[in-house]
Amino acid sequence: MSRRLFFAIQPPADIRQAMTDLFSIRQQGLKYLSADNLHVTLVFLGQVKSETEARLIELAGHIEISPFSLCFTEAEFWPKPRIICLTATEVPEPLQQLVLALSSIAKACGVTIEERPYRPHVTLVRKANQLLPLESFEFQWQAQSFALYLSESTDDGPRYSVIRQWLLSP
Ligand code: 3AM
Repeated sequence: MSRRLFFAIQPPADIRQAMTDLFSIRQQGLKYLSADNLHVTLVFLGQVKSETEARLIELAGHIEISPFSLCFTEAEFWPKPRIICLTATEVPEPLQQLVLALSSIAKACGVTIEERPYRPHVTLVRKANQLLPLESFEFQWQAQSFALYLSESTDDGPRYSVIRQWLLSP
């Protein structure tokens, strides 16, 4: 058996709600993610066999990285994936270390991952053709944990849920 997985950070519930509330009017044809689904992807893993999943969980539990602050102040349209996302202007050093550590774990488990430069973002809209007008915002929080997420397809589109969460340790 295999499941579609990725490592990500879950923003606090009130911030996820406030992010979805940025869009007061919903345009037809666009896919707006629900607050439950919002996340900051760290490393996308793809289809992972259950033995490999267990090994990933074991190794991720040994990561020792301090909590860090995340701040999302910009909205961008990314044409290739056709998404509207919130982006962070700075990548804190512990976040970069966390992505590196998770990428190493993935490789050690034989999982092929993307080597593109890491850009922290929160996808809000899929099937977009352009950036939508948004009021100014600043979403800042202290990331205290990271998680292994399951991606499942449903009739309403992909649903993302946390399988396992680990605290970042100072
Ligand atoms: O962080 P977001 O929501 O933009 O686009 C997918 C989503 O990213 C991305 O992984 C997250 C959870 O599905 N994703 C899906 N397939 C991917 C792939 N082959 C991918 N990222 C990289 N390579």
